[in-house]
Amino acid sequence: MSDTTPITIIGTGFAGLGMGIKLKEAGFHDFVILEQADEVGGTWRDNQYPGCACDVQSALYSFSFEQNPNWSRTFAEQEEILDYLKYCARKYDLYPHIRFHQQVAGARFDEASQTWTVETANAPAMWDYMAKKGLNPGDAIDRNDPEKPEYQSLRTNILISGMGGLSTPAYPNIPGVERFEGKSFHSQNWDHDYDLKGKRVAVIGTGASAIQFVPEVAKDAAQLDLYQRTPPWIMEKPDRPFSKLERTAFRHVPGALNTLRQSIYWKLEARVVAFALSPRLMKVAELDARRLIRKQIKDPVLRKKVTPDYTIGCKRILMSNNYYPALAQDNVDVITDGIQEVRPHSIIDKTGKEREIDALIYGTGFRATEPLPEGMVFGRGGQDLIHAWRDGAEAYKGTTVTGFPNFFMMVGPNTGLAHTSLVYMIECQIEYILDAITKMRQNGWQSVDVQPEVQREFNEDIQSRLDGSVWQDGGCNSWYIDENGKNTTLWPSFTWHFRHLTSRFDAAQYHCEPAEAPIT
Ligand code: N01
Repeated sequence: MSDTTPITIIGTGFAGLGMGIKLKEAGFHDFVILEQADEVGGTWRDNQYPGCACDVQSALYSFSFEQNPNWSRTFAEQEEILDYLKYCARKYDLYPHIRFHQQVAGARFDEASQTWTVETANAPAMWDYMAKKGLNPGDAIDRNDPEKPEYQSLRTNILISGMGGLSTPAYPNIPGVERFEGKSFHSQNWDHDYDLKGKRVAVIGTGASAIQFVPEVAKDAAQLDLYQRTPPWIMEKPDRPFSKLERTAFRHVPGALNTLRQSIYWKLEARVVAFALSPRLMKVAELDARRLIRKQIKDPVLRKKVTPDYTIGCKRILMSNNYYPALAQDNVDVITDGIQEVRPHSIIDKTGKEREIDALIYGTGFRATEPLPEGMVFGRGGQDLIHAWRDGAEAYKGTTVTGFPNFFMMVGPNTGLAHTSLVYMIECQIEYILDAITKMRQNGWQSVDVQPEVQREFNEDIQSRLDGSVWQDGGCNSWYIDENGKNTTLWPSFTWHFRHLTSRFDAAQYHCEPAEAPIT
């Protein structure tokens, strides 16, 4: 079965929903949104681990055109952000456009018609199949396997990915994990039916997710063994409920919420100076972080374990008021000896010490530098996107990739942020893509494909800006950097600079193919 639609969006997080809203506002109603789950929300629907919250201030963590006067706290929790996204989908009447339970299996560009064929599978059937085959999300699927769920195809002129850069969980490659017989899950797939109360729990990883759920798990677990490979730098989180007065002002005083938003935006934006332009300034932030360790941890051995030895900012700077106190609890051990092997009911560290456990939780993050598996997106000449990216993922303005016409990526290469709200970048990309579609329709272009040299120069500039920044040369291993040692994830400049670059679709940098028949 094959059907057609002029515009297809993948995903219903901030990116997919924002794109849908702006398409409708511009008068383009001929789009569908493919969503593998049964509800909207993206990362804020998928990540429901205990303690899940945003480490960007709530005033900044919403669409600029739909600011939320109802945030309850300075840093919103997961449920509230998910409610906000559902509210946006309802308010802008996006539900009729969304096809739920559609997992995108692949997409292929057809030269003759200059269109994309997107293959989808019923998502629950696909999850069952993957579980049966022992495959993790993001693993390649054998298309010739007769047991695999049937694919449907959808033909589309414009394909917009709103799948996000941090949506495929990463699992550690540790000997023996497949033989573990207790309960195990990744932070993104938290099993709320499994009661951790009184259990012996091991957590692997100490990143942004783990530091949020570890204090919650430590409240109930009989024993929590936290396997730390590299300690993160952590700052105090200025989190508090908004007062009644503040909330009244947000609702009734014109511009009150926007004024707060602007002040946070510019304060965070100023941090780029230290991160990218003058990393020595990071020492000031480091003093604050060291002070927090001294204040919250009394044991000198534990203090030493949790104090990083790399420049602050090299990995995402985390914020928490309850992580260090949780580590200081009697039922929590921070293990820094590395993991040698996982056995059916225990973990052996690299000193040979064995610790029995009932449950193993992976706080091991996401496949940030390889968000798509091989064999998923094929552009001109059947080229696999992953092969096009063998020297590192790159795009023009983080959005279009040469040889992949009409394929627009939101939160594509080098559009991630370490210092402020990603929603800002998403809105910039929405503006750029919307202008591209508008120009395509006005000029009767069937396809637009960025010129290779334009993409190359753009990325050379990005890499030269990253040189010397704490994100590239901060002396740590981070998910910002790919296996070639290249930072393919972060935007290395001010976000207003990105806004400027994406304020209009620069068709002169593209090869624009006229349509044989008008596109409707
Ligand atoms: O993942 P991470 P995350 N053996 O990659 C460790 C966003 N986010 O899910 O540092 C042992 O940061 C790894 O160790 P190391 C945010 O952008 C946002 O926590 O590589 N350990 C690390 O400690 C964030 O940056 C919010 O040495 C292993 C941890 O696992 C991003 O998501 C909230 C290992 C992974 O940390 C990812 O955060 C939460 C191994 N084999 C997340 N492999 C907001 O509030 C990995 N590790 C907006």
